Amino acid sequence: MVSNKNKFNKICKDIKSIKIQGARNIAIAGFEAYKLVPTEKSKQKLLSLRPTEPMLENILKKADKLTYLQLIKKLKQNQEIINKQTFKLIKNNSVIFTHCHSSTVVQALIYAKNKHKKFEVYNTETRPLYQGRKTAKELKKAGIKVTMFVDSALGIALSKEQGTREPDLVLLGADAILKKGVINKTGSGVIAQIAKSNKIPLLILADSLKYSSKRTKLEKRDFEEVWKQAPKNIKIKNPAFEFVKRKFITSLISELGNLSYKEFLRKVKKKS
Ligand code: RUB
Repeated sequence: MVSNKNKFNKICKDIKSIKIQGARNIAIAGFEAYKLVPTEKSKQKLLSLRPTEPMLENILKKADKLTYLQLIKKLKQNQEIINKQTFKLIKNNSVIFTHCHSSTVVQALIYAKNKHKKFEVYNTETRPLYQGRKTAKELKKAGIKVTMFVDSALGIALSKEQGTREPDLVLLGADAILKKGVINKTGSGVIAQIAKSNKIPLLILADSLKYSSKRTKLEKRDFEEVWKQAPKNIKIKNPAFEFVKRKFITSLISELGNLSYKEFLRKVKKKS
């Protein structure tokens, strides 16, 4: 029989290797792991795996007063509100752009599709670990038309060029919601700048449990993810996340509603 310790270690390994990825999935899996070995040491270990994850930290703070089923129920309710708010913004025959893999964004898009909205999605492959493929597969499975672009074609995917349509909406997830902006997968910063200059609304879809009033580290990952056995003396940078300034964000959709950044901060502070 597999011991709780072994199950805990397996979850840690899957979070570290990105087999389990995205803030929400990491928070759920981290909570599950903590319940298997509920010690302070476990919390510290879990929080060290992906240092840019306040949702995990916020959930672990509540872990001793919450069951797994209660957590899932609450996150599901929050997601339903996000789905309904997002649905209102998706126009028929529109193009929606997304990046990396955000379960929040994917679920909102699948909800809209199931409610018969007609739209297509442009997404990016998200090197080096290709989380964009996960997004493309899940959307395709739900019957949504997807066109995937290489990351360096961002400028093309976000404008009317070389046979593409200019997206009507950019929907991104978030790992952390901070006072001055959000943190999300590398690439999100440049996407936000292009969206702004092309006047495409940029919406962040995220549970308010991602809010943090603390300084949040930006995770840097192993260079081998970018280039295995790279020649010696070539320096490789592999930043996992990027900061998106709030001035680029049209609004933030959470279980608190579809709110301006300022209004979100006001409500989230009142709540906590
Ligand atoms: C995933 C990523 C996602 C957010 C939000 O990065 O940047 O957009 O985590 O995801 P990584 P969700 O693959 O490095 O974890 O909406 O699922 O919480």
